[in-house]
Amino acid sequence: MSIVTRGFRGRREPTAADLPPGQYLTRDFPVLQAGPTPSVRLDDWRFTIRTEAGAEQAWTWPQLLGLPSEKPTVDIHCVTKWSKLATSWQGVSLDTLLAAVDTAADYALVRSYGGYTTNLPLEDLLDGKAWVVYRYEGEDLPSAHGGPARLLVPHLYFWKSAKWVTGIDLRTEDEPGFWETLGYHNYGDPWREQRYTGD
Ligand SMILES: Nc1nc2c(c(=O)[nH]1)N[C@H]1C(S)=C(S)[C@@H](COP(=O)(O)O)O[C@H]1N2
Ligand SMILES: [Mo]
Repeated sequence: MSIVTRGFRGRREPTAADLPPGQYLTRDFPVLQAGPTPSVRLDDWRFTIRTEAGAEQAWTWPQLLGLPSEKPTVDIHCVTKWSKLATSWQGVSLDTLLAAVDTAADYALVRSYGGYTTNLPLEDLLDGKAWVVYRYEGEDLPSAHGGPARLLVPHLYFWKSAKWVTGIDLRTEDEPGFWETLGYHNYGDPWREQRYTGD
């Protein structure tokens, strides 16, 4: 499956008109992270969804690769104001991972190797809006960009796309993650320029 997002029509070159307010276009891929790059052996890698009732479903690396994958092409928007248009990825839709999970939760807290967290409403992970991706532009995802696997939630600012993702806690109540606790907006819609608390 291929997704063409808002603002990128067909094969023409993207322009600044495709950008959310306050963003500029970059062709590089900046690396942004709060701490060091954690190293995870693929033998030890797990992705675990824990429900509000405490039930856990976990996937090993071979199990993740064995799931049906998608190839989204999406625009990404960092709160530090760079945007990249039409980036291509490969990974597993959260719809696939959540299909067998029994939950009535409204919120998700995403967890990464290294301790990073970020929160979002569960519905923002559903209906083709989010993936656990392990390839970027046809190559294995580099560890600097979150490999072996990262979350990709391109309709929100890129801090929601947790690198080195290891799981999601489904929660009845919202709990702010790392940047959300430090004054960044709880939701982070780039088209509404929700950068900081109160925007
Ligand atoms: N685990 C983890 N994920 C993270 C971060 C982080 O510090 N740790 N930073 C976030 C921020 S602020 C951004 S802009 C993007 C940057 O992704 P990139 O380094 O691949 O450009 O990762 C997000 N995911
Ligand atoms: Mo960011």
